Amino acid sequence: MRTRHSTGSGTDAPDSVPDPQAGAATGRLARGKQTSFELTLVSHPLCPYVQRAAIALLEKGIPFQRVMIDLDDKPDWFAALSPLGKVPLLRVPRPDGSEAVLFESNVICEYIEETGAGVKLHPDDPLERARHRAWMDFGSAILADLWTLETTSDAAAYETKRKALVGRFARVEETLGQGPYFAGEAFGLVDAVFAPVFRYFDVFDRITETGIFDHTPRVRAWRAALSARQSVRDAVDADYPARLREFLVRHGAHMLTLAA
Ligand SMILES: N[C@@H](CCC(=O)N[C@@H](CS)C(=O)NCC(=O)O)C(=O)O
Repeated sequence: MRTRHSTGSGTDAPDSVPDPQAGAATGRLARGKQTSFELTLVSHPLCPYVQRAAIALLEKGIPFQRVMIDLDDKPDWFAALSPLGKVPLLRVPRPDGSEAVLFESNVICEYIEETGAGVKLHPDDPLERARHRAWMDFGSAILADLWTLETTSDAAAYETKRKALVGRFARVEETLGQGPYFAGEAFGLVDAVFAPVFRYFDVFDRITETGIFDHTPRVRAWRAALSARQSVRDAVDADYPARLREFLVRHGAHMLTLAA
């Protein structure tokens, strides 16, 4: 499935976009097929790492197209392009007609920040910028805990991760200021990383009370501000909650047994 983004929405599938399979086969984008959507984000509908890249592109107003793949049945062209077999990938055409394939979401976000016009998503000060990068990594550590929380069918493993996440968000609470975003008024890459983390809880909260944000009022306010942000809303399709629920069912998630 392909989705194109001009500055945000749009779900029709253009037929004149670079064909990922052609690109994979030749290492070059097919001539005469390029449109203004030069960047391709190889994606999965639920992936939080994809979302952070999509949010960064949307914030910058950079046009891109999205190609969804089935991670349970990875296409050959994807396996050929992705060194780690993971999404996201960002396919970037070079002026000479060849293309570069970027992997690792934080690297992709940094590339978008360095090359894209529009608002700055990192602070100018090197020390602050380094601190922001560290918190982006912290967001990835939270995602690793969340993976177990959502997929385990074991009550003890669920509780261990739930407690770990309480501890993680206590650290986040300590570092947040007055908001509304991580660094105050300006939305940045740390926000792009945490918005997909919070999105999980919009679904989890309908199933059970995790209690993870009970003692973190600043995190709760940050979560609310991020969920209202247009780029965050546009980073997934409308069927995201239903898909995530289906994913939990497929994994026999312990969380579902806690449903009120
Ligand atoms: N460190 C990677 C993590 C990406 C990742 O774990 N992607 C998952 C989907 S959310 C994936 O592609 N999994 C497929 C697999 O591992 O086979 C990044 O930041 O881009």
